[in-house]
Amino acid sequence: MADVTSETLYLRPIPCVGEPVGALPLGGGGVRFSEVEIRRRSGPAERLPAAAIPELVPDGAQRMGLLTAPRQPIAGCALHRPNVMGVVNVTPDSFSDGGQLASAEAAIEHGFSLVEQGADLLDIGGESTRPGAAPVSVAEELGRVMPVIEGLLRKGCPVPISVDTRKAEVARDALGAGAVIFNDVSALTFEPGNLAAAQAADAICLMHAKGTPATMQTDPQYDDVVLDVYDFLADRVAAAEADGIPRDRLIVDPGIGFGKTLEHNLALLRALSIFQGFGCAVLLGVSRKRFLGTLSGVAAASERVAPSVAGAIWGVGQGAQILRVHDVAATVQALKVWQALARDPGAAADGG
Ligand code: HH2
Repeated sequence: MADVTSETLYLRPIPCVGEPVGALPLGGGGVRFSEVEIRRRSGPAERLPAAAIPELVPDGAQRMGLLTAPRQPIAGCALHRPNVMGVVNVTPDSFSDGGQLASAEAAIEHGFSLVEQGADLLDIGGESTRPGAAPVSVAEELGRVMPVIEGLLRKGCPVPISVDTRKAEVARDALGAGAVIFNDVSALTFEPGNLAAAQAADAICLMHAKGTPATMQTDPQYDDVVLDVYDFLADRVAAAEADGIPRDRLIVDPGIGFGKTLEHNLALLRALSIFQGFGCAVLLGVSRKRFLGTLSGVAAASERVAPSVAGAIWGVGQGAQILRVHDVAATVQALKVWQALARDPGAAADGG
């Protein structure tokens, strides 16, 4: 093997089908790998047997530990199996469902219907982050999400609630009212208070985005999109840890569609397993996104159910532990089939 000590190496576990002897569990879940692709910024990638990593790669044993360790439950959700996070957008302008949930009552009802369809978590958002979206004031965003979170909890919502916001004040109030996950598409960078607000969350999702919603799709550029996103998330995980938030409360997300071209999105999805390298749960949000429309030819975002399910199932095959989706019923149905075929231990443990 080429010199492995002089530059940063990135380890991409190669998910495999079947049950090869000695295959290791990716993130402690049902997807296994027995080979690892070693990527570097200069020079070609190469493959090594997973068993050789501890000996041949600096910190190899520790890094294999992070890649394979079972993830701690997040807000009570077991992570050895995929979890479905149902999206509740309380916005007039979200790209696929804006304006559908105009009242808090309609949003609460929608949340309960997603739970009935099998959602393991609900993600409540009051500001669209679609490309070109206009920012929303704190007061406006609070006015949208708080009645929904409070109403869901008052009516006995049986699944954990996540708040999808970039704003410290919105996160603080939502967490104070009983939300338990802070889903921050700015990875705690949007406001200085985000790190402090995150302390109150059971879990925090750190998502990569390039630029702001207003500008992010204007010719995004990367040296190497997978490695650039990896380095960004590594910095954000380190910042959270330095502030006293342990890794088992962190979720990482490559931010599909946030400052990415079609090719960038495809590269990230093909290499998704690399993000298990932090030892955190990985969240994937492809649901109804524009690149799926481009690939499938389905123009209307709300009709991109089949492309979204295909993207979600690809994600679980790469080890993703949480799928953020609009179409919960279709995703849950597809996951049942995937779990049976993959002999996912999560399926057996859950009676599947
Ligand atoms: N995508 C959207 C919003 N929040 N959060 C995470 N962690 N990951 C994602 O991929 C993600 C996210 C965009 O989808 P949506 O909420 O449906 O649209 P809009 O931002 O227009 O409300």
